[in-house]
Amino acid sequence: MSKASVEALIQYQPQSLQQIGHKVLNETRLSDKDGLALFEQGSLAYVGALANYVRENRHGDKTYFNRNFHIEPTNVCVFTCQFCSYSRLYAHREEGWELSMDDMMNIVKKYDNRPETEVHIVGGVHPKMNLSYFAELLSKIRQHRPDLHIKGFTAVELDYMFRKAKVSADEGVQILHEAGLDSIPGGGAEIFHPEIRKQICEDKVDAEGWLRIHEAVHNAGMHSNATMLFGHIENYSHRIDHMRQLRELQDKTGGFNTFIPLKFRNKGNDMSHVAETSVAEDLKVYAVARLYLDNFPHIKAYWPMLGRKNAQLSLAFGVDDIDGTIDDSTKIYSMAGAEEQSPAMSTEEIVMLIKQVGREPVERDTLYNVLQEY
Ligand code: V47
Ligand code: SF4
Repeated sequence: MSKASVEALIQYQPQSLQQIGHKVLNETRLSDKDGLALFEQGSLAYVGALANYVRENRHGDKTYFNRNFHIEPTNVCVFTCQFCSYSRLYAHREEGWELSMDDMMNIVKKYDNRPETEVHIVGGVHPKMNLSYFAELLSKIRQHRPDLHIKGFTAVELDYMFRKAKVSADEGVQILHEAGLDSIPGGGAEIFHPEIRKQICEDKVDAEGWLRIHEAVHNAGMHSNATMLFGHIENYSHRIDHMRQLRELQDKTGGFNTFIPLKFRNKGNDMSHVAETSVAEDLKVYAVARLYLDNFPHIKAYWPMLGRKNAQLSLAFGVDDIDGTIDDSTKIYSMAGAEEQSPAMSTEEIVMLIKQVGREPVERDTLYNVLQEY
């Protein structure tokens, strides 16, 4: 989208939204008030056009994906997040699954001599699986596949492991980094604001702890992602507050690669009475994130949760990354009623999906180095 066509669109907006449009064109940082105004008053067409302008300015038509596979060590969890359809409380652990070290290594070995470049390890918080256990897993994977990027453990899992081992965030991160950890995923952030956090995930790490762990990861020279679980009981100001805290940490460390808004899905959890948001609302969240998080290089739509068609749509609303080819080993969304019950997409399919909406597929590694353009 050209600057001239965005300028033309700006002049038909109310005064306050015109000012925001000019800030975007001049690359001036948006304030919290601007972010709120976009949510409250901006039409999807306007907010989307501004976000698309920023996306194309930074990345052109390039749309990133990677080839990865998931390991979910267990779905047994000591925490009680109300939105979670995936975990089985430790008290009901016989209903859950728990992979042994050998099971996990067998998953890794399944990908020998294949083009996957990343393993994503994330699961419930099982009381038995502690820091030394996971350090051992990391060293084994590293020994077996020195070339594989290991992205593992949300700040929730790490906080639990570190507290149990009585080490600080910096010490714990160092131990795992030396064992083979390369980066950490963005999960567990949910909504930072205590007003909401205490209602949806009271017992796990709070905002301060989540941010402290990501800061430790960045200080150790690694990167991480950030997420936001939206579309449940939070309001617009909680979303902006969440993104502001991420933007502040990113100003300090520059260690975040990508922001991933995660749409709340309401099947099979304790928040099933909460209606899901419309696709229009989802697209607006991506767009506002692209505009407000000016220091985040990438905005990612996680296609297994959104579905393929909506993932395609999101590419016109600020998104430049649609995660990986992954296989069907991730269950966290299918159990919550996501579009993709058994998410798997081949490289050919992902390339086609991106090309169908006029964008250029680019295979990346976890750190966004370009591996192949299609
Ligand atoms: O933190 C749980 C979310 C997250 C539901 O960093 C739900 O590359 C919607 O963070 N509806 C874990 N969402 C997954 C995650 C992730 C996924 C893909 C890539 C990356 C990355 C990170 O899943 C949790 C929570 O926010 N979640 N239940 C639900 N019912
Ligand atoms: Fe456990 Fe994660 Fe589910 Fe919360 S979202 S209950 S921490 S598995």
